[in-house]
Amino acid sequence: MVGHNKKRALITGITGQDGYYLTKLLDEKGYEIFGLVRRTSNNPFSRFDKDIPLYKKIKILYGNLRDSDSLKSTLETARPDEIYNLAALSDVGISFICPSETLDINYNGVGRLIEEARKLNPKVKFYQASTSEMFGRTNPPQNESSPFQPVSPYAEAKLKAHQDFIVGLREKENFFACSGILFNHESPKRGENFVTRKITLSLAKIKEGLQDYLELGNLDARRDWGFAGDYVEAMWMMLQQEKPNDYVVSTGVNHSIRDFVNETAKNLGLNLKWEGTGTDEVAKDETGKIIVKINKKFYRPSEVDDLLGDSTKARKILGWKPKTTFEGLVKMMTDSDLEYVRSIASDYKI
Ligand code: GDR
Repeated sequence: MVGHNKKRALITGITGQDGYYLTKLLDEKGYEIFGLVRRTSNNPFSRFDKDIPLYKKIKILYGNLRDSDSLKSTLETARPDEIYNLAALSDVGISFICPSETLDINYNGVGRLIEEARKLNPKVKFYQASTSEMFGRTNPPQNESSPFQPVSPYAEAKLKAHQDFIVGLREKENFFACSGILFNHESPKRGENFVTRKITLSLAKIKEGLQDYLELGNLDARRDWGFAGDYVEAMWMMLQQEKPNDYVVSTGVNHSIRDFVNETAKNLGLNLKWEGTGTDEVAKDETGKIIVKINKKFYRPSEVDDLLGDSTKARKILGWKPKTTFEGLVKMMTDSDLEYVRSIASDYKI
């Protein structure tokens, strides 16, 4: 009798923000966890630094979504029941600079992974990290029936993968594949290039005297920001359903980039006043010092203006709901960055 067979999960993109939270969740649920990791010269696992026991539980397999042979051997070792495809070129701004690489990873890479996975086990359950960016210019609120109007190479590649490999193979070949159409999700482990973390880290540094000012692009874009730790639960829930399907995952509340700056500043006790318009807009502190200004280099060639998710379907069918508010999220990120900045402040002052 094989009484204690643990479920096996393969997570691609395990070193990223969502990889960390999903690993934590699946570990709590008793999974055996395999992580596909791209070889890099520096430590890719820095997000696990404060959680070494969790890191030690991951069975690391080196490979790359751009290389089918590596995927084949990864899958042969992992023999997963569930695959969570979180690996991607995930920076929308960078995708304009590297469109071919973006397409190869975010579209062809998904195809390679699925092809190898199904050869080995046609019954494997597959989660694809799809994105609210696929809605692009579509007016809010957006749900599963809203039209897709992508405006970046990132979103175009993600949409093609969603249509061809997730919806397509599910409908034509009965493949158990789910798309999580996740709206922006953030945390203290968010990469520093994404706008939320850039804001909390920079304002914490400004507060502690380690940085002069923060430069941003478009302040008017609106995003529906949730907590990544809440969102990985929805990923797991999707694969536990009897039938595969696609789900929007969002909070249903959105804010502008300017609102995010203001909320962070409030947490840090920085009293900001905005002046000017367009590229001349600035935020000053009480002494009149400029804290935030615009740098055109952070504008995108084409912008997604207004994302606001309607996650009724996930709430009804999965029984999922977000636990963290916008205010709670900003506070969590600001507190964490302030603590981090204070811990490095002494090095800077030498
Ligand atoms: P996004 O996240 O593109 O929504 O994609 P990001 O945080 O990069 O941008 C959000 C909005 O902020 C505006 N913005 C800036 N963005 C960055 N990065 N840096 C700036 O200085 C800046 N100033 C203004 C942007 O123009 C944009 O409107 C994220 C990624 O995680 C995707 O992988 C994921 O699919 C979606 O969220 C859901």
